[in-house]
Amino acid sequence: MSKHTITVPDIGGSDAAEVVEVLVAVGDQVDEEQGLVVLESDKASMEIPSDVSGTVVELLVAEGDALAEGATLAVVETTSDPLPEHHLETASSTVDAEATTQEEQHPPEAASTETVTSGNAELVVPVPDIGTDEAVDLIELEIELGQTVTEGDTLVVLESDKASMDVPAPQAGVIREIFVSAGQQVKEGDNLVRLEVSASTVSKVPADAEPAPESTLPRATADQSSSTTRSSSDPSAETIVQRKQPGAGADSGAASNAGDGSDNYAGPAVRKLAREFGVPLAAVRGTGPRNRVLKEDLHRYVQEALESGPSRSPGVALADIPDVDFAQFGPVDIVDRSRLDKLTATNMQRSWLSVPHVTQFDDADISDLEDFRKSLKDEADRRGTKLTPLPFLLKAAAVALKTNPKINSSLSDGGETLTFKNYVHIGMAVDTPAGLVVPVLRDVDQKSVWEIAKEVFELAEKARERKLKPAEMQGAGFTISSLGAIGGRGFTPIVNTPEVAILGVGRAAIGPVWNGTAFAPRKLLPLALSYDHRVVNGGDAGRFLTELCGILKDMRRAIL
Ligand code: CAO
Repeated sequence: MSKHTITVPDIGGSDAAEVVEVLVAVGDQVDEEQGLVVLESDKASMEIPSDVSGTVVELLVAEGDALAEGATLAVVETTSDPLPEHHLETASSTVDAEATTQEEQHPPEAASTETVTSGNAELVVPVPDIGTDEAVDLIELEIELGQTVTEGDTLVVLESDKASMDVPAPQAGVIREIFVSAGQQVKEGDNLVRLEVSASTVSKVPADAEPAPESTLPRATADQSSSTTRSSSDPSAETIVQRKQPGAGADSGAASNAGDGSDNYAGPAVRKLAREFGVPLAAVRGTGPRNRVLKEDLHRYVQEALESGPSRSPGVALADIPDVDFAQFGPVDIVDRSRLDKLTATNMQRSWLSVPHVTQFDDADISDLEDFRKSLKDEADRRGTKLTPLPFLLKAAAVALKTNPKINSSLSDGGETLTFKNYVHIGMAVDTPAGLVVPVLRDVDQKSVWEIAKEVFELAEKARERKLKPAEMQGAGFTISSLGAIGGRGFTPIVNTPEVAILGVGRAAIGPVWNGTAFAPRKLLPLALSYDHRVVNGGDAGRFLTELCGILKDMRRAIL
């Protein structure tokens, strides 16, 4: 027998790498080339294998440790003895002969308490030692009532601020009771599930077993029962056993499952990132060792998803829309999309996917406004401009934005703060042959309707001739998209992030309005306000839209 020290090899130019996953526990038998830990640096994620076959007798790292090249990871003793001496001592000192024999045959797996009932045993699986007394988040429930699990199947995934860890089924069986749900916090010892197993397979009684209430034996972690050499103050070691079943190498995926039903292999940090992106790991092609999904793979996936338009979206496990050869059905023309078109597609998809949209509708009675507008036609001609409903809308919106500043705000600091803008710049969607562009009218609240009309005309012209400067398309706090001239009763526009609201304008039409005694024909302008519900509540939107309609009904309100 001899002892081999396993150290961190060359880690590819990084000063240090973090231990993101410990794949073995003290007492585990490992084969040569079997992974011991997974390291992740800013450049790569790598599994560090054992140089020799043998028993892990010392484990010198824990998840979260930062290691440099040459740091000692573990000591492996080459031996033909399947279990180290300390393991046998623990088992034999605490359990009866039969259980001890079972324990020897099956290295420790997971914490459990058990009771035997006629032929079958019930086993309550608690939260194992997770290396902290603090509660941790139960982020995923991997099983359901009545489900048959095999030994090593993940029951739940726990996540602390340092690591995520799978809690595996200690034995095969049927889930008879679930004591927890995703989203709650749990602590070491909290019961997770009650598992019915065949009595013949019952193999373990914890080292510190106490009498159990009803059918439940006291909680203890398998690693406690198996290893007297591991101090209970060594949280890393305790966590390790729960993270990885002995013998369940990377190939098994038992400890590496994404927790999203995928079989893709990834470390906790990558899994966490995937959840933050809303990306199903199953959809990501891993380029790491053994097809492990690396951070870079995730970044590439998200980047491609954003660039490839609506057929693939991060956050939704949709299969790609098949590329159909339409020529098989008849003649086709295939044209390249403009850069602007593709950019718009990317922005729309990002906004659609990341903003919880709500759209609120109302009709503004613009009968009087239309009379007024038409009465100004000659003057408009004299001024060399055109007075459509849009300049009035812009003016009315500017006034309503001043009194409803939230609609003119943006989320900042990753959602921690709101930025209120003390200016009123409004974007105006313009349909051009090259695609959709949104020039911005600045300080709309400070301009007359004539000035706004002139600017609308000029900016729309520039947009169509592709002469807009970048500065003329920046700084909007709100956008108006008017399809009134084109037609349609209404539509639900997509918020132009980081703005939080957008007004969609439909085609005005005469409609009946009850005036208290009779229906009167009024010209009604359909308005749809889409808003980011993370910022704008229904009340905010309702007040804004009501005020806007009020101003449009009587533009004199704009000067109050
Ligand atoms: N209801 C009924 N008629 C309307 C109207 C409405 N809501 N809005 C405009 N009109 C009328 C105008 O009064 C004008 O008629 P008259 O010449 O008889 O007065 C006519 O429609 C044409 O208006 P216009 O298009 O010249 O001017 P506009 O101010 O309404 O719009 C602009 C300017 C630049 C916004 C518009 O040309 C445009 O590009 N709209 C498309 C915006 C868009 O694509 N939005 C979707 C974005 S998401 O894909």
